Amino acid sequence: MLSKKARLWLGLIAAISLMSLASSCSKVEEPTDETGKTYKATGKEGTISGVVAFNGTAPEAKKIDTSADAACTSKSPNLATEDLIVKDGKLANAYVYIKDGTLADGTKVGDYSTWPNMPAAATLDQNGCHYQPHVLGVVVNESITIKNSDPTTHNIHFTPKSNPDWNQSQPNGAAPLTHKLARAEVLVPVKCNQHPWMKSYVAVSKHPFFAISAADGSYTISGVPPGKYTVVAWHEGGANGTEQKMEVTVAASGAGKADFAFGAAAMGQPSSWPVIEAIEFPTLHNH
Ligand SMILES: [Cu+2]
Repeated sequence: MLSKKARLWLGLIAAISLMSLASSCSKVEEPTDETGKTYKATGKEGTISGVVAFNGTAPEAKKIDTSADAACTSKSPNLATEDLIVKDGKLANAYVYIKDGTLADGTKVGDYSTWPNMPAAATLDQNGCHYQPHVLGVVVNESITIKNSDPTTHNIHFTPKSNPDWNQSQPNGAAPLTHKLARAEVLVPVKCNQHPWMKSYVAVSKHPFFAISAADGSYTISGVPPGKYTVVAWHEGGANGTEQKMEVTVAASGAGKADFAFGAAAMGQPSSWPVIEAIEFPTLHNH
């Protein structure tokens, strides 16, 4: 039988343990960029569109040696590098986004965390021992479904700066995985720990004003409130990617234009061309 004093002590210890458990739980809670105002559409939203060019001669894509995994070789015998995809002088896979700006009513883009038409779900597929798409844009806490469509094991590994590291093995035939990133980050490199050539980039934004340049270099960002914006085009070339920026004004129901040019030849253009600057990891993320 426990004495009255012992029972008192046990009760006290239990209470302290519960309190410390509660405080450690609140400590591990992930910060999120989901706190902010809600933008209400006025019907006067416009677009920002343009073309991303590549000046100069682009190096040829290189064939990837997949001999370490016969399943990859048989499914993708002609797998080639995707870090620079240029066709007819146009650059694919540039991530173009509104970095910041001021709406016509004086509020800032960064004041908001909820916009009309926030994308709800995205898919990243491992198919043919490469990622599809190669560059993916999502919003904060958007659900990313990660599929393995290959007859082999992949190990998907997000390597962010502002979000937690995430590393999951996904064997042949395994159910899709789901991942969300709670903090805005441009851009998160994703790699496969099984196949060293596999690489993709996932951009996490607080708002839906981003697009990825298509094979013809074109992109369109829609639903943009009237205002004045800094629009950035990011491409993975360079040590940590290369970005260019441009100021764009969108009138009420207007169509803002922003054409970008990457490539060695762009460096020597007249000063009216946008300044090319290296991306600054890890400080470059939108809070
Ligand atoms: Cu893999």
